[in-house]
Amino acid sequence: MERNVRILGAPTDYGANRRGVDMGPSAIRYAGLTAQLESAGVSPTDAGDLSVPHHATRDADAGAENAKHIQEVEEVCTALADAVSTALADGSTPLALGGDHSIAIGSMVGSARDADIGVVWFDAHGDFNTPGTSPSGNVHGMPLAAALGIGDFDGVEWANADGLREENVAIVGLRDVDENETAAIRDSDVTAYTMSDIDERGITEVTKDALDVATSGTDGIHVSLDLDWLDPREAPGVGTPVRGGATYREAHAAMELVAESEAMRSFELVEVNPILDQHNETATLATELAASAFGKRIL
Ligand code: 6HN
Ligand code: MN
Ligand code: MN
Ligand code: MN
Repeated sequence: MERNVRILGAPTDYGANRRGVDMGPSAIRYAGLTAQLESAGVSPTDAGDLSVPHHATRDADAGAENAKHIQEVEEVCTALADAVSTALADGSTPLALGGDHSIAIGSMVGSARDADIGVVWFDAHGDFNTPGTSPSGNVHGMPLAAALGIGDFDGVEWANADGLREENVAIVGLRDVDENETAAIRDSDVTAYTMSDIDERGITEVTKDALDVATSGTDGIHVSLDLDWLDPREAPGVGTPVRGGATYREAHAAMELVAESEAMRSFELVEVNPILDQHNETATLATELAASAFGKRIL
């Protein structure tokens, strides 16, 4: 049976300090997302973009200094959570397009609404800050903590992914973690693999272990792909680039293993910033990696 994929655009930058990431969904579509998905043998439907509070009415200082624009983030994530859970109920696999990484709160809440899920989080960053620990106040550095119910996010109920436990979260590719974030990750039951782990053991072994963590005892997994996981030479169009990231081949190999696991129930591509990109290459890469994650094979 052909797999239906529902594309959900979340054109928001409220969780980041860089304008431009709100144009990610357009750039990813323009780069040929639907054709790439078709080449992977799935059947994509583009549900368009969620409505996001308008920038003209945006107050630069809105929200608490320690969780900027938290109201707007909540609004977008609540809408995305509903769209994700509706797609799943309709038998489709939701593919959310960011937008900054704060949208992952919505993806995880929606994906975990009627199921126990695991998460594999491909990122240079831990995204494990809370309003109490964040050095920036940007919510895109906090979505994992939020979904796990760690920290106070203007109340926690909207942000808490019910069917997600720390034991089933694996972060892959860490290389830029804030001091308090390191302590929080260590104190938690999430499993984190740094770039050094990938150097030492190779991307295949590390990704297989991450998939084991996320699939163990769960109904399926959410895969979150922050394009800054890749090295900035491959993916320059991101707001918070960090040297020393995954290569083109490592990223494809990881996505191919995701496809092989047959466990992915929801997926997202985040942090593509076309203003900072070169000839839309980061968006193009995102579409190619999506194809691999949905099972594209050469032979
Ligand atoms: N991302 N750790 C930094 C912060 O502001 O909390 C950077 C977060 C980056 C978040 O790339 O999704
Ligand atoms: Mn991130
Ligand atoms: Mn990141
Ligand atoms: Mn709850």
